[in-house]
Amino acid sequence: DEQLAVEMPFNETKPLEYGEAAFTPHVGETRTPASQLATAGTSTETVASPKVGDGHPDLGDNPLDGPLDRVRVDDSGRELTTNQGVKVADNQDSLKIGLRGPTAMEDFILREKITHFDHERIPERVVHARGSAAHGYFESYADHSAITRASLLGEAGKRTPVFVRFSTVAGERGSADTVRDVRGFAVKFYTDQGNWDLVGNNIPVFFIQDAMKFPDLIHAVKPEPHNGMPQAASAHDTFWDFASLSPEITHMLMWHTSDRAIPRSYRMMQGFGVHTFRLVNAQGASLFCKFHWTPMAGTHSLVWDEAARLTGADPDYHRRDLWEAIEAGQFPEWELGVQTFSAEQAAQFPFDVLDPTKLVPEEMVPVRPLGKLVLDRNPDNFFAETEQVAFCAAHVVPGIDFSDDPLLQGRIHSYIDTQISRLGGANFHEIPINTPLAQIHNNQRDGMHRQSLNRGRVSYEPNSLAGGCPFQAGAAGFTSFPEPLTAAKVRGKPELFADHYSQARLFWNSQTAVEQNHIIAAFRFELTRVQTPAIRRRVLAGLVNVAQKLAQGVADGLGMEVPPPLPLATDLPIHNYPPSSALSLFSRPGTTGIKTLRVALLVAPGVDAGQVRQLYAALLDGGAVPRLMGERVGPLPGSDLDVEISFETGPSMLWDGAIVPDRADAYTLVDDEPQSTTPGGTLLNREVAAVEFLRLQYRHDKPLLALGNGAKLVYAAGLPLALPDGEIDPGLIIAERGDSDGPLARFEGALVHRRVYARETD
Ligand code: HDE
Repeated sequence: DEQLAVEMPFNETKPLEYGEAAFTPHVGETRTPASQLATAGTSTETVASPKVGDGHPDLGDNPLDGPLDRVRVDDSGRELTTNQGVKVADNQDSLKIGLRGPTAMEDFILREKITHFDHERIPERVVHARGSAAHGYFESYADHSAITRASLLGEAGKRTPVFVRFSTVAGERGSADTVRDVRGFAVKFYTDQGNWDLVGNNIPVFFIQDAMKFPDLIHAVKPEPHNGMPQAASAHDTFWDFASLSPEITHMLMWHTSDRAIPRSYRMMQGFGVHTFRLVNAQGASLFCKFHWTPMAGTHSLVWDEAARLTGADPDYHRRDLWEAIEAGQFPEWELGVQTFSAEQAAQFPFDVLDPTKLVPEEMVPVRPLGKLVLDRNPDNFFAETEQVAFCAAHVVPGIDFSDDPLLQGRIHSYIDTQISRLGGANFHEIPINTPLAQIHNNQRDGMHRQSLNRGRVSYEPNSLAGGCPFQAGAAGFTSFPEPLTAAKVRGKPELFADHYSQARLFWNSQTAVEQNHIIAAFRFELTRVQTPAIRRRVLAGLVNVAQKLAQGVADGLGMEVPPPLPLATDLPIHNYPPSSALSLFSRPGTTGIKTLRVALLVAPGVDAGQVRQLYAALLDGGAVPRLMGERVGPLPGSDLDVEISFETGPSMLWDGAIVPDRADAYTLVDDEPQSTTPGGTLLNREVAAVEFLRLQYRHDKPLLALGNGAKLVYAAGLPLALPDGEIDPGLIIAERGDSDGPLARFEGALVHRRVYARETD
């Protein structure tokens, strides 16, 4: 750092902006930090913090680098220019008539710069505006050509580049990551047969059954139109008004109030294609399918109080987590699987496979693994890639086809349409991140911002003047599955769609007691924010049809009586499913252990520095992310340790676990007042920030390890030392002085389990 600081003296050309200096032509006054940087062989970001990464993601070996290289810009060692490539002599001052005079109209440099700035923003996505993305690849486990002719699945080990964007749905582009919401899980596969977009969510069912209802749903959940509130939240009257009048939403509400809606990380959630799709093989045989993404890091969630506090502590919590994991080389992975079933099998199911409010229980049709997804490279530029990427439910490749799910059918239209206004015209497919690796040849021409230089005089087909090119691909091209259909043209839904409760019950019955409690608490929170009692009552009446215990729990939380059940929309019996353990978050602990988990080591003057270094190294060794936390950053008085993060900037919510190392400091009670026995030592219960930190760690069910005198901080925080039922708390590990290896192993074991939910009393 020091070396670079010497090479880059503080803004040496600054004085040239003032007074008489402005009248001297700016010859030889180029600001050349770039050339100095080139000498130093590094960038400022690298020097700023090796832990955060250098801001220049590793290029990796993604074939997309080819096309993207064309548009990559690297400014190192370059002079500043206008958009016309004219070098800019002075980027500090506008052109004035005299030093104190008005700005000249002819200042094309100023005008170009400001004009471009004025138009920097594009409309945000109407839904899923807030998102984060990464590059990677999909690798097929085997030759799956028996079920699909999609080439990306045709060969063991075949790799296809992907770009994946995760998102929330309701919030605006700058909203917080950890709100209660569905998460988008959109994957663009750049296959050699063209782009396939699997535009899914982290929840396998949806709120509504027909595209016709989508604008109503979104209008209901978005901020209320008169006052623009609340941001990124479903806890308000218009959403629950709509919900209480739309019983088909019930199954989705169960997922939405579960901890699925507050994931710990994008890396720790499942993904689903939601709709029933079709796979078609080269012989034209077709099976229905449901797509599943299963995270190797397991399915883990935040707890609600933590999620709510995180919106303030780090609104970029999920974005940062994804970015840092990739920068650290801990590449997130998911397995792609499918449930496949024939039309005949589908006809036997107790639900309609075209109904997107229903899932296919894994006990009924197991998930068959197809391949894995690895995200190994961060984008170069957020706007160019993450913001401009255009996913589209209509982008399929030969071998993948649609079902007649009426929600999916509407989506096939919506996504291209929305890009036309969001990305400013019909040529959004030419934006580098959207361009397929497969070549584009057709007679579509012109339009705003057209990039391709289509050659020749022919832009129609059939033609003879271009030898018939580009010619129809016939059997090599996309062919729709020739599903035989004869039916009356009607507006309506099949009777089975009117079963609104059987799968909501299935979900409820498949949850552990902890998960059920969280669902009740989430309903209570959401409905407490609802101001209209009649809406609360209607929601409760719907919940009675799911489970009495659920309705009663929510009613108790609202101080209401349980109302009579909402009348059913059908006379069909409510199907009774056996519970499905696959629906519990706890059924997928993952295989990555403590890797990427964040552990705070709370240090204060008098801490055992040797032990701290030992713990730090051991955690790093296991792939965790340890950091030293204290009152202030910088050297810790009386030791050779450096505090990396202060309590102020790294509050409890940001950590998966915490350790209080041993410290020489101890206190004695003098007249019932704690007094430090070490000169310069702190009084434990005056370490207010540390005490608050530990309380929140405890409250959010996270593992804590206290060693030797460190335990006194835990006592000062007044934490219960046993679980409410009197059992030992496996996540609260207090160890004798000198004993750190065994306790660390126990702490790491608790970290793998993430949380001790048994601490919860509500
Ligand atoms: Fe979307 N959805 N959606 N959606 N959706 C959009 O497209 C729409 C639905 C999903 O990271 C929009 O480019 C309709 C289900 C994701 O860029 C828009 C209907 C599922 C993303 C749109 C649905 C999704 C979107 C907004 C009902 C899960 C973000 C911006 C008929 C299977 C993709 C855009 C990204 C985005 C329309 C329902 C997932 C307006 C009309 C069901 C992950 O086109």
